[in-house]
Amino acid sequence: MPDLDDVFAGLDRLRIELPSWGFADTGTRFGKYLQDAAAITLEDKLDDAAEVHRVTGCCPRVAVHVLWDFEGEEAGDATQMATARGLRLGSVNPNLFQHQCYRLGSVANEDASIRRRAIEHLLRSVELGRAIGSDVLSLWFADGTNYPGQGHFRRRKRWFESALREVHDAMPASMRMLVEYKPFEPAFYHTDVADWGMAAAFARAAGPRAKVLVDTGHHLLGQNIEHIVAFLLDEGMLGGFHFNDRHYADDDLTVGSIDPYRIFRILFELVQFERESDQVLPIDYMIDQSHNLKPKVEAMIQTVDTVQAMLAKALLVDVEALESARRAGDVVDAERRLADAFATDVRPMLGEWRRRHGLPTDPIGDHRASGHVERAAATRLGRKPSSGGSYA
Ligand code: AFD
Ligand code: MN
Ligand code: MN
Repeated sequence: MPDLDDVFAGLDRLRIELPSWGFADTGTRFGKYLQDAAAITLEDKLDDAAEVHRVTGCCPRVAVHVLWDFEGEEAGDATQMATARGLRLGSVNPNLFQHQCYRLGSVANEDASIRRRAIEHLLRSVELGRAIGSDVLSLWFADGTNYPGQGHFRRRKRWFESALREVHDAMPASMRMLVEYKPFEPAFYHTDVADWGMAAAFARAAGPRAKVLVDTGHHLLGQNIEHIVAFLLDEGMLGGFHFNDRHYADDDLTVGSIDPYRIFRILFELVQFERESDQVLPIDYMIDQSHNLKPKVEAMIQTVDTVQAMLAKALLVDVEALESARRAGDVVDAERRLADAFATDVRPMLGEWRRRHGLPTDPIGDHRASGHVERAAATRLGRKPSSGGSYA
């Protein structure tokens, strides 16, 4: 029967990478709801990330977006800015989805010059990663089509394979490539990297340091994500996660806000795998969210708190009893082993873990009392083209 030490050891090992873009004003395709305290510069984003790390103790790394966080794809003093705040820069996220030239695709564009331009951006992103000491190149492509006949599926697949192989071979030996899949949006008829199988095939074709990134919001209704995760784990192809939740599609809602039991079951696959195999895979736990309605920093703290809580629950599954129920064919008891662990109120344990680490037992309350948001609004509002107006 797992005990408190198992939970504390798991929480000690957990590191969750924060997305720089999660602290800035973003919006829907219908418009933006601006927040006075939303970050503008990379320095602002690192200040907010440092606040999340201060109250949670497990978020020392920040994922960066090449075109949103750097001037002209140059590293500048980003590394020093992160170090000065007790942070490190994490995964590098190229951007092949907003320049007008990519309207009909990036690496899968029919125009060879645009395909080349996209690959050059990926190669410069590798160099940027090298310059900032990042060991992860995280790739999401919006490439796809909106109508039947618009694209040649197999030709596009081969363009992807050769682009990813070229970029993989340009990475330093310490760097891993994560290939993220998404069934649709912005393309609405087909997306070239639409599911886990395609992402795994592209990663295998690219090279041995390419793996699959599972964004928990990127699955069609009814898909069994924990089964996908277990399969990729067993294939040695799971590279990392983008945590968020979805009710309908890629909604980037707070992880666990719609289906916490799903996140628990996903994390239990990781827990089971690590218990059964002596290898600890380099799997990146990353958040991918950018909320409009919730205050940015609070939403990030809430996400981290949820992942910690779901992991604590997953670590409480009595695996011996589960295995004997499985062997006995006792379906009800096997299910109950998971359901009982999920039903455990782990807040007291999380509070004790936080106390032992000198962390606030109520991270959001501590953040609210810190005055961080008020200070951020005061220094950022004057730099914004327009304010969001304080939300009462
Ligand atoms: C969007 C995409 C994808 C990507 C993220 C950051 O759907 O999840 O990882 O932007 O670039 O959410
Ligand atoms: Mn994502
Ligand atoms: Mn997404």
